[in-house]
Amino acid sequence: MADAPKVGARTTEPIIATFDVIVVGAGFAGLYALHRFRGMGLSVKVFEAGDGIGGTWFWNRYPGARCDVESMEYSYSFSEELQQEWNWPDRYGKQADILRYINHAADRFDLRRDVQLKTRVTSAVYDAEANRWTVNTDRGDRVVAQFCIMASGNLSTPRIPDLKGLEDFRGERYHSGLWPKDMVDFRGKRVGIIGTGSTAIQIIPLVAKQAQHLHVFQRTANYSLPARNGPLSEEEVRVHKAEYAKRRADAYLTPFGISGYPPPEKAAVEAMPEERERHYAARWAKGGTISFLFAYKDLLVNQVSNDTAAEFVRQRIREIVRNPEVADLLAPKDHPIGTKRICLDTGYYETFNRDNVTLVDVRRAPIEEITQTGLRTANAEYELDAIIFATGFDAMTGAILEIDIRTSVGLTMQEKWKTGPRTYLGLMVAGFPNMFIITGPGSPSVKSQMILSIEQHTDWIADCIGTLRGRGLARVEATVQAEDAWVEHVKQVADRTLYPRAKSWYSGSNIPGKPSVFMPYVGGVDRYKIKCDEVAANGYEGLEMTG
Ligand code: NA7
Repeated sequence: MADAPKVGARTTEPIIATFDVIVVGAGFAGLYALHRFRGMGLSVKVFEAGDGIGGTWFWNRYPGARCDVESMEYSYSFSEELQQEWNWPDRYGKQADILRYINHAADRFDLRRDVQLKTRVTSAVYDAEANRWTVNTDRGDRVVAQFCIMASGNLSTPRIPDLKGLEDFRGERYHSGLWPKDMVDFRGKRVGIIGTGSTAIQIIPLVAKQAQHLHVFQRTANYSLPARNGPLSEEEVRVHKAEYAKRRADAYLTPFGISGYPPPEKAAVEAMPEERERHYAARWAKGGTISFLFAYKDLLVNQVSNDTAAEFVRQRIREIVRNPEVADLLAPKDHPIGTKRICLDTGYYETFNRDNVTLVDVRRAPIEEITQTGLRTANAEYELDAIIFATGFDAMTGAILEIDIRTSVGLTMQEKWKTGPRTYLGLMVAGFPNMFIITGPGSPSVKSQMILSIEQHTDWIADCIGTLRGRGLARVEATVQAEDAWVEHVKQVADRTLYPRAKSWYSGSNIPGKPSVFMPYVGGVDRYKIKCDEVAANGYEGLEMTG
């Protein structure tokens, strides 16, 4: 927003160049894809909208931005040297450290020379006769390639609600996902933050310490667990590094793709109330979301069990927050715990005990308008010097549909996904040959350790392209039958869980008019990887390879 990097400001003469592979996006996915495909001897060109690499970790530089997966896990595994030489300072990596790591990896593997920054891909058109993708950018580039890889991210299309008067506001305005590079100073300012998702929950405690006053405009309360973040000890790092190879392999055998958390064997309904309380309390004390979700095996499939975990968290909120009305408002009641991403915080609930923080219920009295000097809800007006929109993203499909993707036979991605995304394994879309999506809808993606899923997808794509070429063929496409069956399977798996009971960005509910379809595959990374491996072992069943 205020100082957000501008892209596409300069238009150059069209450059027509040909590559084997074009990659859209230079975050963790795009950079690994570049490395992997280059290693196969393919020529690769990466386009990145930002003026730096890093994707999510380039854009989301808001105060408190941190990963909610532990740093020793949330990192590349493809290079033993890289994982041995890199040292993560904290249990949970902060944005600046993760961005430093990405830049280090880019330098170490000499990736920058094939990445074109400040360039947003505007269209990708498949020519069926030539079997080539032509990609156009906002800087006038026009490049051609046999394969097009969408590494454009799941949470990379920031969204500001279409509120009346938005442009009239005379104060500072920020979106968490387009945060300025220079530090924003909120000292002495009256700040309003809209949203109480994972992002806001990270921002609020820090901005509250700076601002003269912070108004938190909450529509839906979310469950948040303590991160218990802190520096990693040398011993922890040494032990983890000694076991890295095994831990990485073990991660693929788990539902979330994260090692170190043995899946539970007992159901919450089988445990006595006191035992459950002890169990949850131990996990609350340890911090982190996975261990909490793994307290019992039925938390995400049985409402009665889920209620026990949800009530445990509501009780903690009531203990921490001194004002009972505020505590009640902060205690989520409208969705089962874990069906929206559980937030991870440092001092979130405690922040509402501060005199300079006010929680405003915009469910009861919605925001009606942004004014020149603040905002107005249905029952009050608030004077603000700055507004932070922590209002989320057009998740999972936004970045893909933003690009005009079409084929010479007249199929468009917009049309194809009109009623929700359709993919085979979250990797390919029938009708769009030689285009692959890294961690697309229909794959574990946001319900997994993203970097592990990125590597798994990229390796699978690389093997698929290698096989295609090995067979002397040039074109690979998902069949409609395979895609239909997979879309149905993804839905059935979700329907066996409590996930569909929440209105969340997992199902597009945060975007007015977006089709309501539960998008991630929640059968687990373990099962998903077996399926992908089987597909490959059976000669890429569900895909058609032609000359
Ligand atoms: P989220 O989780 O989509 O949260 C967005 C928040 O913004 C959420 O509390 C919304 O309330 C709120 N919101 C959105 N529009 C409005 C309006 N018009 N009025 C009031 N409140 C509004 O995005 P995050 O950035 O926090 O997290 C996204 C993911 O990034 C996260 O899950 C991690 O994986 C990383 P609502 O719930 O819609 O009532």
